[in-house]
This record gives sequence, C-alpha cells and structure tokens, in this order.
Amino acid sequence: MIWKYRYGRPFETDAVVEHVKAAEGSPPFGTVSLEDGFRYRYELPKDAVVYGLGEAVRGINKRGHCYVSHASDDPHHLEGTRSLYGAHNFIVVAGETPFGLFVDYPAKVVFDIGYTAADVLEIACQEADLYLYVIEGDTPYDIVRQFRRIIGRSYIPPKFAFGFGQSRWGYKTKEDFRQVADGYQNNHIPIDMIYMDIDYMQDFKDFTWNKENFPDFPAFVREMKARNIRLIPIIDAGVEVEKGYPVYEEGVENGYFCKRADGSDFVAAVWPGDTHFPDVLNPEARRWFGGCYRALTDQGIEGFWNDMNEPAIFYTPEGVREAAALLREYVTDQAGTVSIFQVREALAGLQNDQRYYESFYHRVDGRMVRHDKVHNLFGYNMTRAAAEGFEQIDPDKRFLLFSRSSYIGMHRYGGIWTGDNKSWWSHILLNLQMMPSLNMCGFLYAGADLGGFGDNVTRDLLLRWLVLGVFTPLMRNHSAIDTREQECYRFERVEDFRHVIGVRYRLLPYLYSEYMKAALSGDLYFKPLAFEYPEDSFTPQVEDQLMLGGEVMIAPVYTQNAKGRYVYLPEEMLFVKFMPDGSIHEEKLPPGHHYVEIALNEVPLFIRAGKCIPLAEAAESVAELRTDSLVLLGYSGAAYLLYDDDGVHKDYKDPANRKLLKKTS
Ligand code: MIG
Repeated sequence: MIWKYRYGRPFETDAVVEHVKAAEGSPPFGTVSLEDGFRYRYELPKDAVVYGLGEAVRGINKRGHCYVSHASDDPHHLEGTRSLYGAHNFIVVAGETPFGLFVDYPAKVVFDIGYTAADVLEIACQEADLYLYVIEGDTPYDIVRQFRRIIGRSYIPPKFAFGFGQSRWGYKTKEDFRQVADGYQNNHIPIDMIYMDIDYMQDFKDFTWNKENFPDFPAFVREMKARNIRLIPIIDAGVEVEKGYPVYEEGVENGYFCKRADGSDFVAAVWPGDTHFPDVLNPEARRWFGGCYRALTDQGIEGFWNDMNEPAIFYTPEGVREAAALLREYVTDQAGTVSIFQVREALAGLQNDQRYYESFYHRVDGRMVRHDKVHNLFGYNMTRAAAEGFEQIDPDKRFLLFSRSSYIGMHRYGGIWTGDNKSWWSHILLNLQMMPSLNMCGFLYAGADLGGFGDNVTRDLLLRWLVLGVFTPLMRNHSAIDTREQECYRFERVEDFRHVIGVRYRLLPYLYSEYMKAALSGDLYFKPLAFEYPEDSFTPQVEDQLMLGGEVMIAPVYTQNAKGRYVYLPEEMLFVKFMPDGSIHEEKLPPGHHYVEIALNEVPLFIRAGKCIPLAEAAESVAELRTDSLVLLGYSGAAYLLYDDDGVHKDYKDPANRKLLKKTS
C-alpha cells in the first residue's frame, strides 16, 4: 500500500514514474507540521532499525545520527559527515509495523534519526512544497520492492562494465595509458577498462581530447579495444568559458547555461578556470548537452563517468572579489577591525560557498528557479542528459555511465561511484555498508574507489578491498594524483592480485546474472541479512556481512593484520575459499558464530544451504570469458536459474536468456 501526500507546490523531480493516487488527510504513521517549513515526526519503537538513505556514512542501520540530503563535494567521509554527493531521501522504519518514507523534495532535507532524541525520527525541510510517499508492507524487504516499482527500472550497463577497471587521476598521454594496459596484461591480471581522468582533455574542456597527446584519438581507442580494453573518459559539469570553443559558443548562443539573476551567464571556476553550467533541468538544454557526448562516441568511446556535478565550485569571480577586499582591508586596516582569522575563513570558504548556489538559476517550464531550491537534481539531470543522448546516438546499445552526484530517479539512467574516499580500513567497511542502502534507493550499478582515492594505500589494504570489490557491480581501482601509485602491478607478488581479480571473472556469470535479475525485477543485488532472515533476531545486528543475490553471503576482512574474522551464519552454509593455487576450499558450517581464517590472497564467500552458483574458467577480459563451460559450485541437487545475454543490446526479455542449470554431483 502506498500513500502519496502533496504539500504546497512541489517541484516535479521525475523520481517516481509509476502513477500513485493522491491521498487525503494525514499519513498513517507519524505527524506532519507545516508551521515552520515541513516537519515530520515519528516516535521510533525501541528496537526499530532504520534502513535507507543510500549514499551516507555510518552503518546499514541509520539510527543514532543526523544526516542531511544535500549534494556535497566533500572528500572527508568521516563518521560525523552529514552530506555526501548523493541525496537519497528514502528510509524504511523496521519496527513492529514497518513502513517506508520517500521525501520527494529537491533541496536540503534533514533526517534526524534518533540524534536529538534517541527515540524520535524527525524529517525537516525548509519549504513545505513536496511529495511525501508512505509505503506500508509486510516486511522491510517488501516495502523496498514496492518503492523500487514506483521509481522505475534501474540502469543496466553493458557486460564489459562488470570487468575490472583501472583509474588514476594523472594519466595524461597515450604512453601513460599503454603503460597501464601493459602493466596489467603482461602480468596477466584481468582488465576491461582504463579510465581517463581530466588530463586527457584539451585544457580541461569537456568533449575534447588533447591533440598533442592523442594525435589520432580514434586510432588509439581502437588500439585499446583490440586489446579488449575500453577507455572511459570523465566529463565534468562545467563548460569552459572560451571564445571559439564550440560547446561554449552553442551554449551561450542558445541560452543553455545557468543564469544569474540579471540574466547573464553564471560563472563558476572549476578545473578549466571560468566555466558555465549547462542548464540540465531545462529539457532543451539537456537535449543539447546530451548530444555533446557524440563528439566522443563518434571516436569509439562506449562509456563515461560524470564528475563535479553537485555541482562543485572552486570559486566565483564575485567570491574572489569579496575575499580580496577583505584581505586588502586587513592589510590597510589601521584599527585592526579585520582579523587574520576572518581572512583565513574567507579564503578557505571560497570553495563551494553556499551563497554561490543561491545566485544562479535554471529555466524550467519558462520559469526561473533558483538553484538552491533544486540543488540535488543537478547530477541526476546531467546524467540523464547523457543517457538520453545515448538513446539518440544508438538506441539499441548499452553505454557505461555513472555519476558522482545523484538523486533518486537517476538510478534509471546510470550508476554511481561513491566519490573521494580514502585509503583507510574503515572505508572498506563503509563501502560494504553503503551498498545495500544504495540498492534500496535503486542504485544497483555502484562501487567505491577500491584501494581508496585519497591518502596512501598499502598492499594488504588494496588486496582486502579488492576482495570486497570482487562482488560490487562496479569494480574499479582509482586514486588521486600525488598519492602512492596504486595499480595492482606496482606491488610485490602480483600473482595475488592476478588471483583475486581472476576470481571476479570466474564469478562474473553469476554476478551478472544476479545483477540482471535484480534490475529486471526491481529487486536488490545486495541485501542486509535481516531481509533474508527476518525471523532471526540476531540478523539486524549484522553490519559487516551482506547477502548477494539469491545464493551468496559475503563477509570480507576489513581490518589490518587480521588472519580472519568472525562471521554469523543464520543457517547452514557452504564456506568457500578461492585459494591462490587455483583450488577451491569447501566446508559446510552449521548455523551460528564462527571464526574463519582468511589469508590476504584468498577470496571467501558463503553459499546458502541447498543452493549452487555457476563458475566460469579464468579469463583475462569479459570478451574472453567462456560461458559454455560453466561448472556449478555448491550443494548437489541444487538448481540455478542463469540469466545471460550478449551484454550489448537491450533484448532482455528474450526467453533464450534464461537457462536452468542443475548440479547433479
Ligand atoms: O577536484 O578529476 O571525485 O574521482 O579523480 C577533483 C579529478 C576532481 C574528483 C573526483 C575524482 C577525480 C578528480 N575529481
């Protein structure tokens, strides 16, 4: 059962695509006050778990802190961080009578989940112009599936996107990329993608490439593709202000950029210096910006990542002028009324100053809408622009696409990566805990920067993190410029990396099959244990294990110097370890708590009682993966429904895509 309440004049975000009849009166759970903006309040039952919020810090159970939906470019994902890049306003309160809430409101929303008062949930936003969806169901899992149905089918990437990808901020020339390709392939570490960060561009201009470093770009794209490697370029939100640059000229001429109050094009400085933001909330401008991706797809490019689309702003000319005036005053100020601390604040505060977001506008249905009122929709609509562009470029073909900033609704157009994490052990756990929450909000194609983006990686950290990454749909090693080099072949005993990533490819038919089944039926790929075992009163406490698809449980090691870990089994399971010598360790474990040993170079997983999973032979790329020689791993007598397709086109309904496999021995 779903109730839809309308308050004031909501902005149409297109997050929900299925018709839901408007409800009258007040919600069946909690109370709403419209006295001071919008305020929703609900008394939390003592042991109720609160799920959801997608991209956010802390545990799978969100209870006990305060979160703010406000797309933010923040590279410090700390316990106290309230806002990350995405705004995913869906939660499930899993008390005796479970229910879900979706706050469809595109500006800042505060979720106080037992922070101010331990047993009170309070959701607030500044203006009472929104839709509130209330979903009732038998279980939290059922509620999530109902929600997923109304927000529409999740994005489906091409199959190559389930391979392993290497990225680093700083790769610049053809030779840099060749070195990465060689580093992997000469060491026989599987790889399918190399990501191109901002340095491939001509002076950081979107939809260009550096002519000196890539004198024949399409030839280079072909060269890599012949090696089964796709190049995946980044696209930033800001378009450089430069006379003669076609994207700039077209945008200005047609009024496709965001405006200041006086109607002039808003200027924000990002990597290229001054830029304009494409007004992706305006359908016409969105169509235009989406069409720009053709400049690269025409060269053979088949995938992109959209960055800086909160949108991030280093500074604006107005901001700099103000800070400079303060500094000048400080220097000449005899009376000493301006302190050095004020100056420091002003300079540090130049980046992503809230005031910038209140000083530019979108044109929506002929009306000017101030950006901060719809802030959380920018990354969503930039990514929607790209996806709608691909639909024009080649409607039969799937493109790889993921974004840094997002809002629910974007899950239909692309995936996400979780932004600038760090090479910290705690961020492996954070990665794990975010995955089911993201899935609940529709984001199935997701992953973190494996090995960590900021800070310096160590070999053991990278290996342990990759073992989690084996299971995340997006499996990408990415790191920041000026950090320790993090490509797998940089470390001692590369055979361990070959093995761990190799296991990803052996499991790929299963992972792909489970992904597709989840996407096509609005289900979860990753689930908290409590969703599968609702009768088990211990499962709500499990914060470091996940169910994957219908057959598997994962429990990676995420602490340094550990030789293994404790794991909780709600039922008997087959404990499987992929050993570095290629053998597979199998051991039936009874329900309960166990300590399992897991060496750095072993990949563990658990198969549920009575189930089995398909396993391929090792391959070095998705293209080389053989699906005609699958073996089944797990309980004898078990059956597995395999989904497979060509990984390129969109004929998902073809009955030939589904095959029942039976494990006889
Ligand atoms: O200001 O393009 O999150 O993945 O490497 C930093 C450079 C801009 C932020 C992205 C990161 C990327 C980096 N970008």
